[in-house]
This record gives sequence, structure tokens and C-alpha cells, in this order.
Amino acid sequence: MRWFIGDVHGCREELEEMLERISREDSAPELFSTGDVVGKGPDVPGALALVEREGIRAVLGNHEAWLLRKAEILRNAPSELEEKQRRDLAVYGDGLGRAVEFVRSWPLYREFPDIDLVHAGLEPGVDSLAEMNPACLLAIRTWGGSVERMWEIDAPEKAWFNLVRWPKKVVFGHWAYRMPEPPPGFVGLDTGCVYGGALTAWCAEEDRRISVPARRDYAEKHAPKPTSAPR
Ligand SMILES: [Mn+2]
Repeated sequence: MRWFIGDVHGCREELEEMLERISREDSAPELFSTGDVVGKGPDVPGALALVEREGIRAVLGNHEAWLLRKAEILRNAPSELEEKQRRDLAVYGDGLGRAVEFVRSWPLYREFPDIDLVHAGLEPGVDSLAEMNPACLLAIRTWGGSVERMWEIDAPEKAWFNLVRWPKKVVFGHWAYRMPEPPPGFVGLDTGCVYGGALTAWCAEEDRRISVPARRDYAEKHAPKPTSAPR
């Protein structure tokens, strides 16, 4: 069966536990990730290595896109990197080159006969994934009419999934904090593990979720309210 795992953000231990739980129910699972495996969390290189070793097929998240951009700058014009960016890259140690090489192979979306997988969401008004602005696929939450206006999280009527009609199910992550309930057919899997929420996986064939609670709060900002806790 196909299992789609939400945003890991370096929560390697929770990902390990999730893989154990899935393997107890499914002896030959096909594993996918909504992206944002990297960034923010306690063991980013470890989480990435686990994704590679277990053959989890991911899509690019905005944090992987950031990694690719900053690694490119580091190679070509290191003096342009700010101190914080340097610290964020330092978590990879000697493994940065390998991490970049792995992440570079991830696509912006994955298509199945019945499902499309993206990190953040779809660009309203565009009929084909290939023609969507990558910035939307990577980072959209709400849609104010342009890619510059995707950030009004307190306007649920502008949530991208309320502005899109799509013939397949759409599986996505990215929106852990104050996400309105998506309509049927839209499966949001970022339940804020790195903020002390949970890591969630969804089994497509059985339309059900598994959730592994975070062992602790790893990042304090934007902690999800109880209303957006995993179901
Ligand atoms: Mn994201």
C-alpha cells in the first residue's frame, strides 16, 4: 500500500517510530514524503539519511529548496551567506554535499493515477501541475491572487484548497499552524511534529491515518493550537 508521510523537519526518532508502525501493518509498503524533511528540527542529517536508506520518495519542500539555493551560494560566493544561514548549513557537517546531491533529485510533485503529491499546494486557476509556479507548489497556504500574496493564514476562505477544483486527490504538507479543515479530496499531513504536535502518515488504499506524537517541542515558534492537533 502507499503511505504518505507528512513534514519530518529533522524529527528522525519520530520517523523511525512511524516506519516501524507502518512495517507492522504492511510488509511491503510504498513510502512517500510531503517534503520538508530538512530544516528546524533536532536531527536533520539523520532524518535525511533515513529517507534515503528506506527509499522514501519525497517531493521538494520549501526547506529543501532553501538548502539547494544556499549550498549553491556557499559554493560560488560564500561571503554572501549570512551568519544564521551559515549556522543552518553547519548542521550537515561534512555531509552537506551528499545531502544536496540527494535532495536535488527530488521532484516538485509526483503524479499517480488517483493522487497528486505536492509539498504545499496547487496554484489556483492553473489546470496542470507542470504549468504552476514552483513558488506555489513549494509554499502556498492562501491565495490573494498572486504568488506575492500567499501568506494570509487568517483568511480561511482564501486557503488554496478552497479555491481549487481538482480531478484527483491532492496530498500535501507545509501547513501545520491554524490550517482550516480542507474539503474532501485534499489530504493535509503536516501536523507539526517539530512544534510538539505529531508526525502523521496517510494510507491511500485504506484512507486512514497513523500518528506518532512528538517526543518534545523542538521549535517554539508558531506552536499549533489544539484545534489543529492531529486527528
Ligand atoms: Mn514547508
